[in-house]
Amino acid sequence: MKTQVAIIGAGPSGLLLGQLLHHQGIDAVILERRSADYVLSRIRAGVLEQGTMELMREAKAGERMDAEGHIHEGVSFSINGLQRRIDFKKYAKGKTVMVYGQTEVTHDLMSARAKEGGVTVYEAENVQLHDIYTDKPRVTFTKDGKTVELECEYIAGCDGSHGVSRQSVPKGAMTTYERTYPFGWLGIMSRTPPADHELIYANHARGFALCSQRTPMLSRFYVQVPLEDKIEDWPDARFWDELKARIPQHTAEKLVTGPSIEKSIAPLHSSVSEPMRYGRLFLAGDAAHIVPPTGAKGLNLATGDVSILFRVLLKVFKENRTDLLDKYSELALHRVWKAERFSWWMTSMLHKFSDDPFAHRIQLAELDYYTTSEAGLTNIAENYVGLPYENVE
Ligand code: RFL
Ligand code: PHB
Repeated sequence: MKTQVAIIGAGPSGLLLGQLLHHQGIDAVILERRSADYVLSRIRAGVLEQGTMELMREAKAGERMDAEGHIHEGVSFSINGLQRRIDFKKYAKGKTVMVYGQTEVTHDLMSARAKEGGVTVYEAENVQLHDIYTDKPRVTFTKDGKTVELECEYIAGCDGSHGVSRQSVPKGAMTTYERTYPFGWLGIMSRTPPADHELIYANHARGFALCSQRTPMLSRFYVQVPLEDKIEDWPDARFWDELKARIPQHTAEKLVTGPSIEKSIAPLHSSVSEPMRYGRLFLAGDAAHIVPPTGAKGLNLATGDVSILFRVLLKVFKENRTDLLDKYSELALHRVWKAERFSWWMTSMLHKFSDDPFAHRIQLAELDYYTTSEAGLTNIAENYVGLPYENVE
């Protein structure tokens, strides 16, 4: 098999890159370890920045998103029960975000690719990268018991945090900077109406909570839990009681509860691997960096990388601008580190790290300041809706 760009991973990064290249006549083959159904069963992010929406449209996969996604013009913080709204229209120069699940984004990209005849090999086992520091890189994999070799010009490592791409880089060629947090998020999905018309991020003495949503009859909620907790420790009734204790009283009183249709616990992490390139391998999305979900940045950061990588590859293939290959990592990392900072800050401000009442008072004072000063409101709003993409000259 032969292609111009071998893409490892059919998550949002890989699928989006595949579509964008395809529409410019650049051939790409996507290799995915799991089945399409498995990829679609993962419930993850729910908030799209404007840049992500625009890229979905550019990839000709934005029609259903525009019809069914919900534009949000603000978000609320609950500070020990006191609700403060951040108005994006006012503080982020009219920009907004869209509530549309990652599952739907992935679904739309998969259907667009299938309709246009793009090749995705699902259940590709034992994917291995070879000769990545030469101008003839290769990828091998096993499909239905047979070993297949894929020759290519470039490899896009879009295979998430546990993928094979980053692991194929020799030790010492990349540096990883990371933070772990001493808690996780217990999340549930329920067929109930949202708690409020916009998202609520809550700091409470009992711990963090988030009221999110997908559609008028599908909601997503999270509470901070100790890392040792198991799903079995959290029957639905206990989850709803804990959520209600952490959010504003007027919201808790009108909250409609119901059986959970999904329940999972995710640990929180920050990490960045630098540089995001080794030879002809380019990392994008979770393969290169992880953010805690508190700023809703994970998926959006992945699409930001894809935007830059796509524009670099386009100029390489169409104008022979191979000099730009050296710029990819630097351009991507500018934005990555700012989103890492925002996600870390949101996590630090909103979660309970200890029983120290002084530390909690300091958090409350900082949140009070940020949600009442023009500078603070602008800071949160600009970062939440997403910082601008770097230009590829
Ligand atoms: P993905 O979505 O992880 O996709 C990578 C794909 O690569 C495949 N793969 C391989 N394929 C071939 N060979 C191998 N050796 C492979 N190894 C892996 C995987 O099966 C997968 O299909 O990465 P991508 O495309 O970069 O997208 C990034 C986003 O998915 C991610 O940033 C967000 O979902 C992060 N995230 C969240 N972000 C938010 O903004 N809000 C959230 O609420 C939120 N919740 C989450 C999350 C990430 C989670 N993970 C990764 C555990 C909840 C969870 C549980
Ligand atoms: C979600 O809806 O799953 C979601 C929304 C905002 C976040 C994290 C998760 O910050």
